[in-house]
Amino acid sequence: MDRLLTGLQPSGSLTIGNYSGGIRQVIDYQKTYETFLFVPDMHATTVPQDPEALHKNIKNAVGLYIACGVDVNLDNMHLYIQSENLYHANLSWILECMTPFGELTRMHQFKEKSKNKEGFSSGLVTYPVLMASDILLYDAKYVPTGIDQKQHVELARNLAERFNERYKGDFFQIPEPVIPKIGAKIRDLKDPSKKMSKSAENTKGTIFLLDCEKDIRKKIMGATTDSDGIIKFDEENKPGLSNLLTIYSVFSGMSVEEIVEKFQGGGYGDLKKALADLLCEKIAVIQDNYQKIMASGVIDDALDRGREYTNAIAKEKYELIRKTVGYGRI
Ligand code: AQP
Repeated sequence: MDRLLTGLQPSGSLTIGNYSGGIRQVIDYQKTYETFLFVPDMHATTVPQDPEALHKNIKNAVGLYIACGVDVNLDNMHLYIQSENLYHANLSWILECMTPFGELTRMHQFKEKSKNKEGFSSGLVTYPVLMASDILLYDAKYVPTGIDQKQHVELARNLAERFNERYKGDFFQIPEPVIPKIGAKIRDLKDPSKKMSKSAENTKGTIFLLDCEKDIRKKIMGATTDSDGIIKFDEENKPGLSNLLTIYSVFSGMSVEEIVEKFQGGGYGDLKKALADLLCEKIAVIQDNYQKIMASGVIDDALDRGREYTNAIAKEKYELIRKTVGYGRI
């Protein structure tokens, strides 16, 4: 079975964007590939985090993965926490030493996240290498992701190729990003020029999977659109409306064309109302599952199993790489 790997950083509470680009794809592929689904808690600390909130977000994230439909009873599903495996950071160091600094400062995400921020951490520059290490340790072939992380998966590819070439061997599998055809970039509802983010300062543009029904309705009804009143998918000229159609498609399974047809001739208000109804219905199911999961022992059981399994794989790979670069004794 080929391996698929992804993670969602617990830098806040998960959003419908994280669902669309990350969790949804895991659910679609979980029966096809050996799946490594982890919580990259070390990535979250590239910006300051309150320790208690971080612990909480880690557990909530795993609860939400399962509540959305990740099946922890599958033998090929491995759920784990990044910081419970010391090999991620160790391999990252080796890969950092093979990564020109300029390659990292040119990354879109770095430019976006460091904009107007003085004194950002070195981790904000180097975390894509840690992400490469997360992927390469397990020889993952497929990495489901939204569009924002595509460049980071490409870095992982480059590093794998660079290492294999320099040390003359097939040490690492070359990973491929898997980007959904629709919903690879859910936009902020208030400012559709930006992507929806869990750590956005203005939460009016973000729908969290744990939002209450009232907030979901308010956020959708208040979403920025345009004034021409025509229901049409046109991301360049109608980014707000196109975003609503995209979200509708992600949560209904209908194609954008079918949705445009369905709402043709109606006002934006009708579309918004129907989308709010749809989201409330789908998110209520997730939240209901979530309450049950959080009250059970499922999360810790799954994480304990995942830690044991993934540590063994990571150790073997790291030991090979460590010796290959010449660390330690012969
Ligand atoms: N708006 C989005 N649309 C589609 N996919 C998205 N992803 C994130 N935002 C969107 C995808 O979700 C997965 C997990 O991402 P992450 O949490 O590890 O990091 P991120 O991309 O930085 O997500 P956020 O929500 O924007 O977090 P913060 O605010 O902390 O930076 C990835 O597959 C990502 O592509």
